[in-house]
Amino acid sequence: MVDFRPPTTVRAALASSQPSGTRRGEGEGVALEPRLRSALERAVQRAQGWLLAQQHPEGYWWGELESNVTITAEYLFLTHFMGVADQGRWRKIAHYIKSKQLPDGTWNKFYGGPSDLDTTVEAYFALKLAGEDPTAEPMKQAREFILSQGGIPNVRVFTKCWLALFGQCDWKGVPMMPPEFIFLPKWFPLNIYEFGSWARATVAAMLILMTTRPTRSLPDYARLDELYPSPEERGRHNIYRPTEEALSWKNIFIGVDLLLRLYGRSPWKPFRARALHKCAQWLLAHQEADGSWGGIQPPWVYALMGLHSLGYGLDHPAVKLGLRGFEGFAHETEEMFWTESCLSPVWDTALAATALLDGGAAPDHPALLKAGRWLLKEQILAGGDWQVKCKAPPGGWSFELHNDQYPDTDDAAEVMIALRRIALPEEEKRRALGRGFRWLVGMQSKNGGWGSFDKDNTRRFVTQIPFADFGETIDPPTEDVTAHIVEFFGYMGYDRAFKPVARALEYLKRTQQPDGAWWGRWGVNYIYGIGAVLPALAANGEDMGQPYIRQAVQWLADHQQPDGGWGETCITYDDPSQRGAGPSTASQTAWALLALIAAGEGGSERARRGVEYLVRCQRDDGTWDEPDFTGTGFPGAFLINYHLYRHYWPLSALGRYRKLVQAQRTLPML
Ligand code: R19
Repeated sequence: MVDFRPPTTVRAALASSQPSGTRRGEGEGVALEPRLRSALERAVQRAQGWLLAQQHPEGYWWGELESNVTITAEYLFLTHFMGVADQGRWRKIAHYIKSKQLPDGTWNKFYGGPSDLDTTVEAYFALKLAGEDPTAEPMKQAREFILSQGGIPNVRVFTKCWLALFGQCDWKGVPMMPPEFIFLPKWFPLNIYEFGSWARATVAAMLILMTTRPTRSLPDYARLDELYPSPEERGRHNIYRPTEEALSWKNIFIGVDLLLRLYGRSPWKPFRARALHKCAQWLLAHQEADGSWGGIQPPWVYALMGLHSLGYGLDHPAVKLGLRGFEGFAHETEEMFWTESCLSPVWDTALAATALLDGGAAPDHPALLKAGRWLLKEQILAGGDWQVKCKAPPGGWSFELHNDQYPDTDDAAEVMIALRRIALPEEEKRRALGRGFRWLVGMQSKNGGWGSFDKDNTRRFVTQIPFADFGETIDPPTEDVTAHIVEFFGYMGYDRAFKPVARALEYLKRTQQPDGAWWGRWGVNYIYGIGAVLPALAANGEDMGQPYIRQAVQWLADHQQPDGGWGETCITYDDPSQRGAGPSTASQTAWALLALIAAGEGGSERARRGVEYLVRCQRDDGTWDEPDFTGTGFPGAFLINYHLYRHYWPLSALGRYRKLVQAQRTLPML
């Protein structure tokens, strides 16, 4: 049992007007020369105005979640597979994909990133299928790059599956997973619930596809023979790269895979039909109201094709809803069409509301009341997959509009951090926050941290399954998510005297890097980690003078760019030696400032230079430019440019800084 403090404490915490993240800096004040002071004032006002104008009438904020062209290329493949292609739309998709092609003919996974084999193969294939002339120079360049990387034999499993679906790669080249896997019970060391939430529906759908192995015919002009180094390579499958030591999880799985292949060839498979039926039932039970699975693209497209391959026709309600759902994820202009991988309205609304409050909006500002009511309505009081490992009553929030089976702890924390400060009816707010608080307490993992969608989803060997060569397959606790929750608990008045917070603080201390930084799981990268952890520690009344905290402050000092900002690229996930290096961006500069302010360094020269950077780079219309990707879906594999990050993070940082300046103004002259 977890000991909760009486609700009166919660009520007291709600009533306190404590602004977030400024406990230590507050009252100390920052002196600023009048010119910068008025520039700061103007910057905050303009940023507030811009953000207020972006709110949707229903009360939410929602910026694009930009990723890479595979998401849209795969939508094109899906429509071909399902037999619902729309040529006009395909032309627009081709246009969009070409607009993202780099001068050297390749495609990458994030702005400024290196050419990427999987992305280039999928983009090239989509363009060919859409009728692009393969003799065109950019196509030739793409081809040359692909071959220089070893061609199709070297692409990731997901890309191989797409190619196999259209007969351009042998299904034998895709690792084996028998549908009977779905029978493995929850107590068994390996079963579907040991996968991260995003991988579950993906796996359920893949179990079907790997068994039915459907192929759709392709017009001759779209074939990809030229992407194999030589014709013989079509039969070669280098999916198995055994490790040196004989008894590694990887080698065990490779052995299991071979046995499964033998079983696959045997005519005696008594449970096959029942297994496929169970996979389909699992999928049908997990479809969301908007037609998606988990609110994300990968399981969604595979689930639709898997169901279709079992005979679920275009008129089946789940298939119909699933296909129609993509319209809500699509962008269309006169020339282009593209789809998002995932929608971020709840996350964006929470962070935008916090930014407006930091920027000085009154807690009863009509825009905030509207946002607050919308957020209250989004709380998820139904059950979901997380209940397999956690017995707490529901009360979380999910990232998307419709993803009721997968609320996540990060969204729950950020939503409640915002809600706490909005002047909503106290009783309603207390009930919502009480539920959310209890849910978060229940979701804490054994090691003291929090994962995003599940408790204790930490089985490392699940990552070694041959099928899983892309992204992450588990959802273990991470520093950034844990920090956001600890920050929320701190504002609610629960500091280290509360056992779960004490354990979480220990977890954060343990996960600090030797150089003083924290790794960023869902944001790029160490700057995001520090930007999450220091405000959390401050909110819990930690002594910000402790050596480990000073070490993080020093890290920020050491990595400030000459222009006063901070920047760090997605490359750091593959090459940590590049941590803290990269062109300054608005969002990362803001994270560094939030950390410095929380550490009581708001009055420092470096904080002032960071603020000057943000003020200087603000556009005339009040927002910022940020082509760089500073969001993370999967470290190193799937990167994100959240289009509102460039705005609400700088607004929060400038707003909190301005409060320090205002505090100084009210100090008595000595
Ligand atoms: C913090 C809030 N976060 C807790 C939620 C952020 C959601 C980011 C969007 C994620 O979108 C996805 C999800 C999954 C995939 C995959 C994928 C990879 C491996 C397997 Br197995 C299954 C799916 C690929 O792209 C994705 C994008 C900010």
